[in-house]
Amino acid sequence: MRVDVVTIFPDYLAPLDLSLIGKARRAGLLDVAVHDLREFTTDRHRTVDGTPAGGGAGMVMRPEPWGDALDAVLAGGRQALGDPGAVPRLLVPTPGGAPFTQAMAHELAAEPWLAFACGRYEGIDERVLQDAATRMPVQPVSLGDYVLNGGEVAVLAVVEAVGRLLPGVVGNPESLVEESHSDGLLEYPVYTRPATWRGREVPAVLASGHHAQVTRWRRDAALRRTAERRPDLLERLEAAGLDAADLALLDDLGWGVEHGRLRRR
Ligand code: JAH
Repeated sequence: MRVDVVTIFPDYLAPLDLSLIGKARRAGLLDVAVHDLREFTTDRHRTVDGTPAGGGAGMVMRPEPWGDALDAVLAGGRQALGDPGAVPRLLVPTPGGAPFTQAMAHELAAEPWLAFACGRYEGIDERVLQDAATRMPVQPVSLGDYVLNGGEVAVLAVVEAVGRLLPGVVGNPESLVEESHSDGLLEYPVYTRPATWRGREVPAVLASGHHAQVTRWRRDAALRRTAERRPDLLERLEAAGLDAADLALLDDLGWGVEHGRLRRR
């Protein structure tokens, strides 16, 4: 997979050289190109921002360097991929984007080419995204309802979420399926040695050797945790996928089934 990132802080993307993602790059599974937006300015001061049209606080990113940077991304990526017709998916991290999800990470992992536009200040002149959308699919994405100083940290998160799904990147593909959000529930709590630590025991059932009981305990723990921390996930679950033991526990927790969905009583 090819990944292009345009930013005014290329050093911010240094973590992409590290850990699993760095290893994927060295293995040739991932080709990351980081571009400094200021290299596409033409004035003496390398200006990337301007005052907002219509007035108001803060600054807005000017369209000219962005237009030239995205043109260069298109040309460079096509060269690198050896495909003159190739087009990237352009992801734009912004608090106003659609929520980034694990399902989206799986879709993106199937793409040959992703590009990221990192905004700063109050954002990028809207015409940049309109113009880009005539040449490539443009997807504004949010990683949660909070405001950062720019899109760089969000890019690190998306590249890590997508990169670990690429074939050959994570050693054990089984560890990809049994995790939070793959079945619509939060993950169950996990333990390791020692059996007693600071007076706290590993739950006895986990050492019992009764595989069916372990599976049931984990399922109950995942349901309890999801009800407590993420009731919104329970509301989205299909009741048809729940067994009698699930429904009994959820009843204890104050959840019943209505029109095939879970609802808090
Ligand atoms: C802030 C450009 N959802 C996390 C997130 C992503 C991007 C930004 N903020 C929060 C952001 C300022 C300028 C992007």
